[in-house]
Amino acid sequence: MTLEKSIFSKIIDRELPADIIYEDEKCIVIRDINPKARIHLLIIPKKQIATLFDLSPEDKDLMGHMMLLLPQLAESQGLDGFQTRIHTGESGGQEVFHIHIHLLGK
Ligand code: DGP
Repeated sequence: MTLEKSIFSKIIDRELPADIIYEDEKCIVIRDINPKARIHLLIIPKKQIATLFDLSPEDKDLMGHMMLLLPQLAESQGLDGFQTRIHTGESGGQEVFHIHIHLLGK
C-alpha cells in the first residue's frame, strides 16, 4: 500500500519550504504558516501518523519524546508559559492529517 505524502512529510523531505526551527531523528519543528499567536510552532513526528486515533503502542516513545520537547522549545523561544493543542479528526478541527502538536505563546 502506498501512503500519500502529507504536506508535513513533504516539508520533512525538503520538497516544500518551511521555517524549520528544530529537527532530530524523530521529529521536526516548524513555524505555523498561519500563526494564531506571536509564537506558534508545530511539533511533527517524522513518522506519518494521520491522527491520535491511529497511534499504536509502539508510538509511546515518539509521543513522549515530543511532549518532553515542548518545554525546551518554549524556553528556547523565551516563553515562560504556553498553550498546546492537538486537533483530532475533521470534527476536532484537524486540517492536516499528519499528527502535530501546536505550541502557542504570547
Ligand atoms: P490542524 O490540522 O487543524 O491542527 O492545523 C494545521 C496547521 O498547519 C494550521 O495551523 C496551518 C498549518 N499549516 C498547514 N499547511 C502548512 C504549511 O505548508 N506550512 C506550515 N508551516 N504550516 C502549515
